[in-house]
This record gives sequence, C-alpha cells and structure tokens, in this order.
Amino acid sequence: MNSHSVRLRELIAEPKLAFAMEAHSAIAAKIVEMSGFDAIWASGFSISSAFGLHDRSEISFTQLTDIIETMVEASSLPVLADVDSGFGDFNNLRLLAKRLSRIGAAGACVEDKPFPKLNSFADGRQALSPVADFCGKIAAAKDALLNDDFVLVARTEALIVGAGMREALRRAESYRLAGADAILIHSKRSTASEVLAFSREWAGRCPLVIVPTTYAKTPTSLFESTGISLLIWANQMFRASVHAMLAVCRDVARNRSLKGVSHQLVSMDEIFDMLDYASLASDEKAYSGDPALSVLESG
Ligand code: SPV
Ligand code: MG
Repeated sequence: MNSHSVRLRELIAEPKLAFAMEAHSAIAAKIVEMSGFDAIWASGFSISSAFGLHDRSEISFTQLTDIIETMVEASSLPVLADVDSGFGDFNNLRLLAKRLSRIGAAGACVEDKPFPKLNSFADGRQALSPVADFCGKIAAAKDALLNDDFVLVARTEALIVGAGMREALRRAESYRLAGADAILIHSKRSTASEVLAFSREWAGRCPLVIVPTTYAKTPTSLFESTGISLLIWANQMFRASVHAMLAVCRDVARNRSLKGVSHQLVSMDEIFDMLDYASLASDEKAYSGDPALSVLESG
C-alpha cells in the first residue's frame, strides 16, 4: 500500500472535481503543495524543457524517474507521473511502472502514441498506436506494479490526431477494459466542446481527467457539473518560471544592476523558510558534538 496512491484514488473517485498543478522540480512541487492543490502533475513537457530537450521522448527513463523521486520526497501530495508513451513497448512501460511504484509516485499517465511521442500541441507527425498494442502495455504495467493502489491513467490522443469522437470513445473503452483506472481525454480545441461531448457519452464508466491548456477560459465549475474527476494545469509553473527568468535576466543584463529587479525576487529568507533551515539548525545542535552521544569520548 502507498498512501499517495490511496489519496489519488480517492481524489478521482470523489464526485468533487480535483485540481492538479504541474511541477518539474522539488521546489516547484513544494510550491504546488503550499498553494493548496490536491495533486502534482509531473509534466513530461516541463521536465523535458527544463533539461533543454524537446517533449519528444528525448529525456531518458532515469532522468525522468530521478526528478520524480525528488518531487515525491519534497512534497506530501500525490504525484501523477506523465510517462509519455512509456519509453518503448510493453516491456519498457512495465519497468517504468515498477520503478515509479517503488519510488512512491501515486500514479502514471501513459498515452496511446508510438515511441518517440511528440507534444500534442507541437507541429510534426502525430500518430496513434494500434489499440491492441496499447491495451497490452496497460495490462503489462498493471501486472508489474509493486503497489495495488497505484493509479494507471490511460490517455487517448484520438482527438489530437483528428481521429474523431467515435475512435476516442472506442479507444477509451478498450483501455478501461484492459485495466486503466482512469481515462485522460486530451483536446487541442480552443473551447471545451470536445471534452464535454466525450464526457456525456462516457457517462461515468470510470473517472475522466482533462488538461484544459487550449480551452483554459472555460469556467472550471462547468467541468465539475459534467462528471470530470481531475483537472490538470499541465505546464503553468514552468511557463511562469521561464517568464520570470527572462524578465529578470534581461533587465539585469540591460542595466548592469539589480536595482530594477529586486522587487521581483523572493528573499533568501523565504527560500530558507521553504526548505526549513530552522529545524536544520536545531538538529545540528542536537546531533553534533554532544559528548553524551559518544561512547568513546565519555569512556
Ligand atoms: C505535459 O504536460 O507534458 C502533457 C500535457 O503531456 S500536454 O503538453 O498538453 O500534452
Ligand atoms: Mg506530456
């Protein structure tokens, strides 16, 4: 049993809409938790971009799991890992699922694209995997998990590639029958019409997850009333940090001074607080140089 997986399972089972925010580092995970979200989305796009790599399966399995492990350690929220298309076939995905369940991720989301996958919003070849292959990957991942509560989300890209609603529904139903705990229905429309239509047809067969990046203007209350379980803001922490870094860097380079940016920076003390330097200092007193702890010195 893993309490993070149990929590994520509860979140997607509740009638209430749950909210996940993206994180791509341990400090980002802490900030997501401090801000009151229900869960953390370990975004493939954001983690790849932070490595300076394309969201096209360029990061390695271990680059991804190492970052996810730091996020799991830094926060008490459940972490849902974006594992792209699983780094290969059923065998690669099951090794990844096993590793993620070992390091304490609450769940993983795998998408029905061949390897290498490309970000859903990027120009280039967008293709779907054969349904039977993807169902085999889901079954293999489930069989390899070290924790029965681990949440496996199957994501269909049918609407992204333009394969239509019938194909999206057919795929989602196949993935549910293959053992997926929830379905992520992805859309790149500027309105929520597609995901709302999907949700109506789906009629609560298992929990639904959405990523309203392009249809961000839709009021979230609408999703709550149409049976969606989890809403993921998938990349805003990363984009906010790039925005802030660009603004500060350009200003300092232009003016050869920090004067114009000091109000845009958090203080060092704020970082010390976030990382609890205070308890480190008190622990240092308790654990360092106390002769009572040393048999040799006291003898
Ligand atoms: C991610 O955050 O990596 C995602 C969501 O998979 S999206 O970029 O919308 O494909
Ligand atoms: Mg992704």
